[in-house]
Amino acid sequence: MKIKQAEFVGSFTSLKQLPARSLPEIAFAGRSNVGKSSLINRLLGRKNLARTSGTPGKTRQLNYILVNDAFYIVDLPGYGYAKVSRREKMQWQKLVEDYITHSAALRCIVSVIDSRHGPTDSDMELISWLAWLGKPSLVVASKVDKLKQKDYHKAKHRITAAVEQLPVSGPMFFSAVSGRGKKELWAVLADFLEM
Ligand SMILES: Nc1nc2c(ncn2[C@@H]2O[C@H](COP(=O)(O)OP(=O)(O)OP(=O)(O)O)[C@@H](O)[C@H]2O)c(=O)[nH]1
Ligand SMILES: [Mg+2]
Repeated sequence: MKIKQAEFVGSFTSLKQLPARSLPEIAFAGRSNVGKSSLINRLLGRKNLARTSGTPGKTRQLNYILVNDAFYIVDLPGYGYAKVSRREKMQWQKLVEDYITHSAALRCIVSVIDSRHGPTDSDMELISWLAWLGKPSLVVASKVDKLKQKDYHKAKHRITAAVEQLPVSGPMFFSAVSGRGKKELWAVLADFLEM
């Protein structure tokens, strides 16, 4: 995919606020700090279009990015971050659930997991839930640059074994630091977008 244009559209905390213009969407979900926003920036070749941070819980709204004036990338708040209040956690969770269950234009939800320790129980919960809902989804294991070659092969086996039992696409492997897997990931996302 050639990225001619990528612009931040806005951050939304309720479905009522979402952009009026309907375009195909690809959303990125997963545990907090797993690297969703970094992955999006690397995919788009932009530094901080999706805001990132070493502190978990950076993304707190539905963040819309318009790409090539043709589709949206949606950066979702992460789950499982312990240091926010229970009330706030429930608000994020409800927002993400409402979005995933109601968005008509959603072509694919990318479940991002950490290649070093995923899929965790909470990752499997999300991935299974998406499969149960019948939503098209794709598992991407990120941060592969943090693995030595030998550990990478082990991780690949472990993640593939867990994911292949479910009716989801992937797993694919990615690094936001090196850009590894970017071309392959775009090819699959373009298929979901039918572009
Ligand atoms: N080495 C390495 N570090 C990464 C990679 N992707 C993300 N990180 C780091 O992991 C931390 C979290 O990245 P984010 O992209 O903010 O994670 P997130 O999933 O968007 O987090 P929330 O917004 O809290 O849900 C940051 O310190 C990133 O620099 C990667 O592929 N390799
Ligand atoms: Mg984020």
